[in-house]
Amino acid sequence: MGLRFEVHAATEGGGRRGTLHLPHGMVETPVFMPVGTAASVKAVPQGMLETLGADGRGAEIILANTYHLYLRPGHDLIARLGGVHKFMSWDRPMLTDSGGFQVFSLAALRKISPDGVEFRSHLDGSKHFFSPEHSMDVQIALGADIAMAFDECTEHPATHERTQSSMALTHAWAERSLRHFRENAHRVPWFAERGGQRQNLYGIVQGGMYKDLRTESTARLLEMRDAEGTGFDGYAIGGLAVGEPREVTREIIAHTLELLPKDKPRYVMGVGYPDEIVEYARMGVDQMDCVLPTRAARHALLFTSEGRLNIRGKKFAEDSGPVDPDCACSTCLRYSRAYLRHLFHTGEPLAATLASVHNLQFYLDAMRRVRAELHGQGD
Ligand code: PRF
Ligand code: ZN
Repeated sequence: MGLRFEVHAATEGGGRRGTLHLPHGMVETPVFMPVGTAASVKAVPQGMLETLGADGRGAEIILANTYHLYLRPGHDLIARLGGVHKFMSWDRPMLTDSGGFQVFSLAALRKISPDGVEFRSHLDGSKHFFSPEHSMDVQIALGADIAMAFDECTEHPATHERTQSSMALTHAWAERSLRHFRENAHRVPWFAERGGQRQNLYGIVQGGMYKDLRTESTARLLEMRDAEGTGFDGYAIGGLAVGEPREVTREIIAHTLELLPKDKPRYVMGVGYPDEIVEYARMGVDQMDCVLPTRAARHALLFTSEGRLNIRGKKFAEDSGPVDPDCACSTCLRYSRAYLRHLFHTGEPLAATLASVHNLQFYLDAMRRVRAELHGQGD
């Protein structure tokens, strides 16, 4: 059996509140998933992730990347240690991205063929090959609760013709991903331990900024089946937040959500600013992830109820107040803006931790407020 997704309440605007039941626990949706690229949410220990948020419930699901863990320390090593959950001591749900997007954005000298992608590691220049089958094998070895189909994220801008052929490749790879994944799902490190539950696989809709292609991509993914006649467990909208105007992102999401089944989870990959994730959640997106809260934090950029602030600024030198007076994160409860500014100026590693904790709490609190707003509406 794959995941169970309960939709509790749906609004006229399309927003819905739900519960996602996964092998490592439950996730209340809509949810923001902090990014833990190399099995680490940069600068934030697992214990702190577990208690984030004004309600103290913490991050309910985090993401890791197939590409990075395949290169270092290697998926076979992680499988021998019982899978990525045991490896990083994280007992809550996880999702792995398939590696396609990271190969396209990080690796050098990529050679794309219908079979897969040959590339050189961004770490040491060594040569590697990823096919849909290989991405599935790596994701099964890692053993996240949710794996992603191997896709090509079309660059932006791209012509209709180029986007269409890129999308056709994604579709061929999605079909191969689904077959291979379900044939080998029993190899997941925790299969015996969590008897009866299997890993889940999401398909990824591509089609760039063209609505006709998004329509076609959604239809193709919806009809794909494994050997037993089972489709994908959920659907992602990929290929967005690649440099297009925000209005276009919103329109493509709205267009695609209309076509996706209401009873399956819907995930928009790699978005966005706090106001964007709130907007998309209200439109009916169930899952989102983004490096922004943690990456911005490491660059001293903090999201607050009073807007964005760069904590390095001179005006904070003697500011004894918290980063955000409306925030109850462990950083805001204890430390001042002046102290954070000092940590950034002196290059103290603690700066990254305190800033990341605050930004992640800001994101998680924003989503919790959307869930509260959706609660009961339209029931
Ligand atoms: N595909 C995959 N991962 C992704 C994306 C995608 O299109 C995006 C889009 N910005 C982020 N992460 N596999
Ligand atoms: Zn805070």
